[in-house]
Amino acid sequence: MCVAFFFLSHGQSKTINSGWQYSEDKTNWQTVNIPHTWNVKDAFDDVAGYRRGLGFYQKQLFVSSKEKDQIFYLKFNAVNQEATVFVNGKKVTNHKGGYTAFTTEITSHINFDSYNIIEVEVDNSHNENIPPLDADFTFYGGIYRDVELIKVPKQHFSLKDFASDGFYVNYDNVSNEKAGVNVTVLIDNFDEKTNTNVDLTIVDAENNLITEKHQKAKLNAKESKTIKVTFPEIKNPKLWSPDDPYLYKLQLTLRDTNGIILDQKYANIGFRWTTIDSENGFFLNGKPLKLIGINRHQDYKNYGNAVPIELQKQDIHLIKNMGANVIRFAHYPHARELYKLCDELGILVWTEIPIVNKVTDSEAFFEVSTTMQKEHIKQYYNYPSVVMFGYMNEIFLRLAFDRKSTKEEKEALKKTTLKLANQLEELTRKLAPNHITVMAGHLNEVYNETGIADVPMLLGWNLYFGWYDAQIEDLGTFLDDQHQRYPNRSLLLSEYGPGADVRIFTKTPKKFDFSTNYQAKLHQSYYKQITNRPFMTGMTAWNFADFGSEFRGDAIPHVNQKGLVQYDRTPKDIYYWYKSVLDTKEPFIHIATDNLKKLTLLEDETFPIQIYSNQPSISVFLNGEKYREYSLENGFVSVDLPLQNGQNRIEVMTHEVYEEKYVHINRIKTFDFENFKRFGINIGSHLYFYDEEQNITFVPDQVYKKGWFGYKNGTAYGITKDKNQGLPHNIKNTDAEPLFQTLLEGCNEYKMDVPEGNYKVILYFVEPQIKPTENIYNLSKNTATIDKKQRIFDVYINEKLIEKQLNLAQAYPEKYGVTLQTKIQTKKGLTLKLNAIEGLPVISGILIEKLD
Ligand code: GCB
Repeated sequence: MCVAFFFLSHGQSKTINSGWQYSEDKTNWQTVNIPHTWNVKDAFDDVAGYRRGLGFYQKQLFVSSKEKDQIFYLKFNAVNQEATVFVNGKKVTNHKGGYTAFTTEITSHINFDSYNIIEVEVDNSHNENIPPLDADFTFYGGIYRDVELIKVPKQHFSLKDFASDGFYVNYDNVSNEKAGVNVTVLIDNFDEKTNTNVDLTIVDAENNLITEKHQKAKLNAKESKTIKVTFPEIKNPKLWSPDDPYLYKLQLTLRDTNGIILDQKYANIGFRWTTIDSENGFFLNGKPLKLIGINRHQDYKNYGNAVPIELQKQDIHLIKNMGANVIRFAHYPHARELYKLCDELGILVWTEIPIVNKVTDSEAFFEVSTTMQKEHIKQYYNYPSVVMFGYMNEIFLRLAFDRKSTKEEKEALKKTTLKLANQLEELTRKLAPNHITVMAGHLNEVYNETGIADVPMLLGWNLYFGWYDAQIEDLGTFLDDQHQRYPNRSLLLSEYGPGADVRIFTKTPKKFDFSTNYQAKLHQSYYKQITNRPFMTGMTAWNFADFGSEFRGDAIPHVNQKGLVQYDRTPKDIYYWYKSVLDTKEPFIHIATDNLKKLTLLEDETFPIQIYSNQPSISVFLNGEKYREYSLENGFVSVDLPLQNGQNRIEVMTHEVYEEKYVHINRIKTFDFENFKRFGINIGSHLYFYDEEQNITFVPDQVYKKGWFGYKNGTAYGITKDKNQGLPHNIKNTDAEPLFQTLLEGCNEYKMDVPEGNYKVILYFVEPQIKPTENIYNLSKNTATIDKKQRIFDVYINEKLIEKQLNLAQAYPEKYGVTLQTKIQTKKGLTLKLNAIEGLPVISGILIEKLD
């Protein structure tokens, strides 16, 4: 009986996630479960900002006096961003930082055989002393990772060392021939002087015992003891790698002198060693390995950061399935379960703490940062997948855009930042001597100038050539130049990628157009540029998935759309292109037509369709007939198929693999309305836009052609030749943002040569210049405020007045998507007239429907 009790009670942890009470004001309470955040809705609504302030949590916990001789801890796996914990009204701890775990010992505060009240006061307000101060992601507030109640006997593996597992696995001299392992074990004694035994065993993946060590540990009264256990070298170890993530397992058991188990812990053991070389890149186990993978943020559509762990694990499977061999968990430590999965699946990890964009010159900021890095390293140290520990991202971003500070202030801030970097670097090297230290910078000479670029062992560059900066091809030139100037520096392309919305596609992709085609173009070129350069250790795309960034107003407001998969993790086509170049295990084909919805094409018009495959050549069949064979280069081929009106069946095959897709085409000659009733034009734009609500794809605009449609005058506003000139964003009252975002300015006449009949016409307008949101990531300098009389115009179709003196800025003080709808009878053609009274008229789109 007694033994059974001990077996049940040793080192027990249970999650206490359910049945918490939550309140914003301590008056109105609601029942919630953990993971929880209070920003799920307001970080995505039309009102600027989201609630950053206090949130109160409470839970009752019954503890039986049968457990009186146990030691009790609470463990919070992450609370964003500051937490103060009370037990039965007494403050037990305060923790700063929203992405690392903390524990607190609560034994003396417990009332046995009654209910105990746990209260947590959470604060996600801006705090000058807690990083991140500022970043391109939403700082959702709440208790968003598991809360655990841990009970342990009086002697146990320490829970007090920065919430680590109380032991650290170190590897010495791992090679093909041998592997040394030693383990630092921390044991806490809450009792009188006593003796304990520590048993450590290493088993292989099949559970065969490989080696074991038994060590006696004499513990003084109330002592915290550190012991170091060194195993004899393991001969011919099976090595761990992405291709073969072979894991041994370490088990640690703490027993009393009667052999009764007091505590037990496990860890994965993966034997591997890494080196980096500024000429030849990254090496794993002595072999060159180009690191190719992604960055990941932890939030998820409709969950904020409070994402069930099983959903999060699916991400890691998706990433592995794509063929990635590395993940940068950006810009903060993610859930530990995911690192364990990286061990198991074979994915190398870069993990970092969220010191992003700028630092505060204060002792408190330095202290919180240092503690955070200690927690980070100690909590994530034992995962063999973790090879890189980082601590700063684009730390001079704010400085680079700072137009207020004096030169002296800026110089002082550079010094402070460098000082913190050096401190964190030193700490990281000391705590994690076998890991690679990293940081990521943005395109700015300041990283070289200050010398911060040479502080970490590996420098990541976040480079957005062809998006925020210059052109796609400029990437290689920049990297070659850096390599030449700093030949001893190891480099990784730590971020890159354009925004892409699956509703937008085009034959002529352009910088900043958010089309999936531009996304393909940029990634395909970057991959070539990096794989052609042996000195580059690798590349991690920004980002695995679309993610929440409250201040953004791109094609989907409040979402950064640079994901290879959407916010709900539906893959964009580019995900499959990566799979085609990275995953060689099994033959694979993907026809990139997933988002080609309701495509309208003119008589002889074609649309280039990309086919992705890891096979050298493929055969393409169209509507049951063989069309052609193609060779693939860089994992893809672009084909112009003679698609017919209606449903088209595209089949692609090799001897080993087959895929078919259906594409629906509206093939039209003119406005004969023979096989269509409705026609939409994305005015002022080179983009097709699929509008879900209207279930129609708006076609790109053109200059007027007789017998067809187009503008007689005006200029495109928004995306121009190669620059984002300040797209109107955060447009309210619509989900069809991209339709409104591109528009024609100064157009007085627009013609559609429709035949005689009755039509319904919808016109789309937005005033583009209301309150442009300042977005440092857009690098847009356009911050003009609007003159409310900017533009006033009358809207006519043929002779019919649709709206007199349309003044968008006046009528809609915020940026609204405005539609005007009318019915009109015509003998011949529709001519839209926008007669200017003041300023230049604008128009974003038109949808016509033939009524009879
Ligand atoms: C960056 C930042 C990242 C942003 C990204 C972007 O360089 O490191 O946090 O989200 O650019 O999309 O602008």
